Amino acid sequence: PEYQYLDLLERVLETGDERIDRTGVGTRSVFGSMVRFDLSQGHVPILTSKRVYWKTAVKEMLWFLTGGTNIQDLLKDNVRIWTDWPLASYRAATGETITQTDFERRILEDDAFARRWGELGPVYGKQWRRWLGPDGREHDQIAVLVQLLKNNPSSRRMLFHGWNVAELSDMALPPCHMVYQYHVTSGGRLNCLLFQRSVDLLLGAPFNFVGAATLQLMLAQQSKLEPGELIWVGGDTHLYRNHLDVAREQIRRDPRPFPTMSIVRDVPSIDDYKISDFLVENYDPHPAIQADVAV
Ligand code: THF
Repeated sequence: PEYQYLDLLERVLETGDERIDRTGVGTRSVFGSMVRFDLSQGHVPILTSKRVYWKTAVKEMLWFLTGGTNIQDLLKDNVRIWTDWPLASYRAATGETITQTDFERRILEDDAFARRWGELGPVYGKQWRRWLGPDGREHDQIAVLVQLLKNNPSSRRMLFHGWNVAELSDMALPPCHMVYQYHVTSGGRLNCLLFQRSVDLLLGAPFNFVGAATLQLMLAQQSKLEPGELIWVGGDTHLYRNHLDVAREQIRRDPRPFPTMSIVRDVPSIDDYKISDFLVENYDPHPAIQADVAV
């Protein structure tokens, strides 16, 4: 199960450096961390020491794959985890004290409003599917990756990257989960190494594990490989100060075996997955843990 994750929570709690961060909330942080998950037996890292809303994380990953960068698409899918950033810009720009619910309703009902205020800039989806080259040509990193996995699986260049230096200043947030590299063993197993430069260990990392694992299952199906290991590497790995108590509570819980995830349909291309294609079984988590996200 998730002992490596719980050990990491404990390490950050016990040894983390106390510092003030961009959000002003303050964090306890260690630099450099790694967690390895074995996906070869069908298990996926959906944490059990608290309930993780895995469908939200899968929908977020599917949204990245569409190339989308506007929260209207997410809200149509009932995913609210990205609303805080556009909402903060809207409030800062207009001085209006609109509630999150009203803001989300306007984004959903008014396309012009959504185009003006729901846009996150050239974040993940844009860079993954339409990285803009200096000659004006767009590069679909995901399509290239799928081709490499199928045709040249011994390649050491099977990766995609979100950190487009020239466009960072136009992004609502620069990418946290930044570069995904893939590796195929001689036995036909697909491994993934994800480097994440900044890690909200309590709220973000559990979602990022699910997103990366789901993508690995999709890529494995597309390239007729079996899932192998997911190796997750964190840079600045932190707990926000207002998460310390719930982190302590989570560590005291006994983790259970990971659930399994399968894709129930032979999906023709990486662009055709839907949330209903993913089946999770034997998920028996401890209760959810309420925590506020730092914006
Ligand atoms: N900023 C910060 N401070 N933390 C992050 O995890 C984070 N992200 C994305 C961008 N900026 C970030 C946003 N992802 C939740 C989960 C993921 C998020 C943002 C928020 C969250 O609140 N999860 C709750 C509720 C889930 C739900 O309502 O469905 C949870 O209990 O898991 C990391 O990529």
